[in-house]
Amino acid sequence: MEELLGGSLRSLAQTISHVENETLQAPLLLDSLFPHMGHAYRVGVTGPPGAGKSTLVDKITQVYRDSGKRVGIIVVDPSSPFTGGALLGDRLRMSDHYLDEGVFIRSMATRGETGGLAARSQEVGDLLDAAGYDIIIFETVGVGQVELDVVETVDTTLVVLVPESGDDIQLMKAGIIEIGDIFIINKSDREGARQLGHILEQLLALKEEQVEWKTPVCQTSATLGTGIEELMQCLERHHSHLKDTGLHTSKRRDRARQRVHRLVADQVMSDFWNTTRLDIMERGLDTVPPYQLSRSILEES
Ligand SMILES: Nc1nc2c(ncn2[C@@H]2O[C@H](COP(=O)(O)OP(=O)(O)O)[C@@H](O)[C@H]2O)c(=O)[nH]1
Ligand SMILES: [Mg+2]
Repeated sequence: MEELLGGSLRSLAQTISHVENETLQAPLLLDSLFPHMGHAYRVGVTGPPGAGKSTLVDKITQVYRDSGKRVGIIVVDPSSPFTGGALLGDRLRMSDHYLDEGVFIRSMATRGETGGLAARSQEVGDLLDAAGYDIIIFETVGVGQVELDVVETVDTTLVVLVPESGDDIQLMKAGIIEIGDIFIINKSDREGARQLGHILEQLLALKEEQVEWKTPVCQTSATLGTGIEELMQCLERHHSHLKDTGLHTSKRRDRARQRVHRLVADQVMSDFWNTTRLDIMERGLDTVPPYQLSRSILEES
């Protein structure tokens, strides 16, 4: 633990493995590091595959590095069975940073189930936080349930779209409009970026909390490097907004509450379903009506 706090990458990687593999030590390690957590600014980057998320993350990372901040990047891909280091594509794209000690990149994938992926990513984020990374970026592919769960654990959510996303917007409207704190139309070097910007601004105007935080729409070209400065200003403004309004603290408390709820629920469920109760259920499935069956199971002690 001292090694991790002292900046040892080896120790950090080992601790992450404990969390990813859900070993018995993982909860102890996480709890003992708790006093050192809570300093990092957590940013989620989500959007359709190929929108340029990794390229943008690379640019954002560069800006933070230039100001001396250490950056942790967690790439969460629910559709991929690969885990461990960065995926090849991201590794190549972020190649400059790969040799940089101030940047830590980790890919996280499912291991057959998606259920715990968001929770594990959050815990890996906690470890990076304890290890002294100032900014933790979660890149997620798409806007499915896992992505939404990941996004719930960050301070600021960036939704990355491209000019062609116009058609998808109707479909994604409900989900993405709610989750985005800042919208980015990347690949604005291509046709249609302005139009999409207008459509988005109209949709965003209907959002409730617009009074306190007017959700900005940034136009970027990650490959050309345009619009990055404006994006960084938006990030800075949102970070200040969170702190000024106390949302920073209340969001964190909500997260902590949810997490404890889930941990208790998981434990209670796994304690409850012993072989006797499972037996009663299996024997009754064909003949006993469901309410009566569940009562018998609950009354079994
Ligand atoms: N024209 C253009 N291409 C871009 C831009 N940003 C990224 N790309 C390209 O889009 C492809 C997908 O980018 P990537 O960052 O991997 O997208 P991700 O799947 O969202 O992480 C790559 O070939 C990038 O070079 C941009 O602003 N303009
Ligand atoms: Mg990517």
